[in-house]
Amino acid sequence: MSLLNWLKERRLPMQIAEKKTIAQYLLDAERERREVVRVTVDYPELNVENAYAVQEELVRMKCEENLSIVGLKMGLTSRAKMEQMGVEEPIYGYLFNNMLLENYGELSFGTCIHPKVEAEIAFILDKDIEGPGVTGAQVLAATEYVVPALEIIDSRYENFRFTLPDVIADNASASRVVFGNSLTRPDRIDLDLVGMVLNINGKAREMAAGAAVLGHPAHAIAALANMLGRKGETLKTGQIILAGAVTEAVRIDIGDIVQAKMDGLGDVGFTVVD
Ligand code: OOG
Ligand code: MG
Repeated sequence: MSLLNWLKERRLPMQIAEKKTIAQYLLDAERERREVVRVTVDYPELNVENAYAVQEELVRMKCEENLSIVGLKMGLTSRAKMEQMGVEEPIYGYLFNNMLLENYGELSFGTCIHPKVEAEIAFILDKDIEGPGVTGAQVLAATEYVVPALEIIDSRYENFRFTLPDVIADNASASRVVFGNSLTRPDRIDLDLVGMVLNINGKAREMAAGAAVLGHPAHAIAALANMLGRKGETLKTGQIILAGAVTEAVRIDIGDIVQAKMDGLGDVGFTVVD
């Protein structure tokens, strides 16, 4: 269904410029687990700036439903992801408490639209980070632990295809996230040199090193702090931040056993059930 048809069915006034309307369209798609026509088809005026305004509205609406923000995610920070999605710029989105899956727990396929999985490094902050001008070294100094993570992305758009403003409005395709159990102090590891394998059903599907993310995953967190800083927002103590996928995302299906292994960081996994 397109945004225009959705508006007609709900007999809402045709003010598609309204960010609330677009945010609700995307929240409905998520709740009803169906893919929808991307927003820019009916609303080509959507640009990066007003797409973040739609995202902010969507985040506000989730908070009104009593969900709480546990952290943020960077996306499209590796060449592999940029090429896979045809989008050339890093983006960010928000992670909520209801997105957390237990390590080696189950993902119910029926609660998703067309999920894909990504291996990522996550940072747990023990200091606030305020941009602009933040460097990777400053991020590491503000990080309590780094942990291996799997992100499940589930674009609300048809065929998982979108433009940059579309995916920003859609909270960067955020759906679920799984964190590994081992916590590593950032001064104990060279995150750029960490080798990792994403394996599905025991087969290595994707491989990369941490440096695939902007040369060093801490650079992704610095870029996020700097993007937020331009809006007067900060990363906060206790937040957990995903640095973005190191490899392409992989489609998952019922029965899949998914695991990422990261040198010196440990492992993380889940199983896809009905
Ligand atoms: C957008 C989200 C990308 C990542 O880690 O690069 C992302 C998408 O590909 O749907 O989460
Ligand atoms: Mg991701």
